[in-house]
Amino acid sequence: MLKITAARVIVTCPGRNFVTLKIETSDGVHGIGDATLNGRELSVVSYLEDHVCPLLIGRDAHRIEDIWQFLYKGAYWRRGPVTMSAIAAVDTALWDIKAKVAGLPLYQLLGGASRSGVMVYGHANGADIEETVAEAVRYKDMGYKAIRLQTGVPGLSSTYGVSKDKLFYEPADAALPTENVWSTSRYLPTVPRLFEAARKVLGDDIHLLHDSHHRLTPIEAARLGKDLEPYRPFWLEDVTPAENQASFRHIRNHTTTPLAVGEVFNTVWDCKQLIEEQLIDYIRTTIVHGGGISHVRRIAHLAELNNVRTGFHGATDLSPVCMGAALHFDLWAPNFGIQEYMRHTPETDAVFPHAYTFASGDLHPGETPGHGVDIDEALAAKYPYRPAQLPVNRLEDGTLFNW
Ligand code: CS2
Ligand code: MG
Repeated sequence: MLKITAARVIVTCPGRNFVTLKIETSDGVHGIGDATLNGRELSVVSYLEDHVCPLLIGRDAHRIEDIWQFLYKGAYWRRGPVTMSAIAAVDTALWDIKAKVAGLPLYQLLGGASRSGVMVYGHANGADIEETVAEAVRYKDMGYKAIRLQTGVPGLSSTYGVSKDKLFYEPADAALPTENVWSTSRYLPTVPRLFEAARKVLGDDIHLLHDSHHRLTPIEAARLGKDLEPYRPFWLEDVTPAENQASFRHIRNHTTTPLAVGEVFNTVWDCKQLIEEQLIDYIRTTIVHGGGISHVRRIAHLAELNNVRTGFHGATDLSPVCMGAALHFDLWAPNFGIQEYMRHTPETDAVFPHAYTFASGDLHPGETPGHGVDIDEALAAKYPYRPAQLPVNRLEDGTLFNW
């Protein structure tokens, strides 16, 4: 038996807040898991410290599934982003420990490598189409095989995905939500023009993606999907809020543009209908918000049965610990599609030393036993928590809308 002797939550803010769970065992082996939930970090800290960590002490660290079931069913109040992020952190840390004890990189425990590397996409963004396309050329020159395009919208002072800093993007920009203004009618004609310009400059031999960030109705999404078909997007992401999974039927009936959704989901129940009816092409729910490796593996298996591939969320507000674990999963998953890769800042990378590396448009998790990511606690302590929340969106008439 490998007894859990300590379970501690580490909050650090090297430019943005991260929440990390560290589990230590009687053999001196430790594992870590990401528990970061952008804008609600302290809720997960409390869920872990007050309701989970005390339950872990003395348990056998090898019994990952039993502990997962205990935390999921034992909570009574199942599901939700806070609960599932907390469970994810425990699950990820325990898989890290098991792989370290086995002396194997985590992907070997999942079933070994299914590919040589993990294709990633970077984020080209700009105030206008010209600047966005120039950024995309820069990403292509860096070796990316896939690039997400997000541009400013004429007449809107701000929009999702366009940042001052071109390599790093952090939307949680104030202690209280800043208010953005949105106009779908200004947005809808802009994206096809962006893709037309991008294809002219970049050619056909590169994957181009776009994120509508929950802001369209199903029929508006269908419109955009049709308008983009001549430019063959790799995917159109989060075209409409997906609480009503059936609404994706309207989009599916009108366009062949591939659809990706799921970064805000936290269990298989959020996407079961979308997957079983093949209403989407990529599922984005990743390790930190989807209950960890043990539960996201269930989602990936259901997706595989229904021609849906993985396309994990990988924004800067998911820590390098999530990225490391996700890359081992990506290397193994038979129905892997693509991995989002918003680079972390050097300060963040210093707090979270990691084995994963970027080359020729792919990331590779490395061969270090475990998931290959650790936390420098002394350095982490130098960056205290800083209140930050995500923005909200209003329409031009003041209606509260989706951010
Ligand atoms: C975005 C994210 O990466 C993406 O696809 O949707 O930037 C998202 O806005 C943030 O992760 C929210 O914290
Ligand atoms: Mg997104």
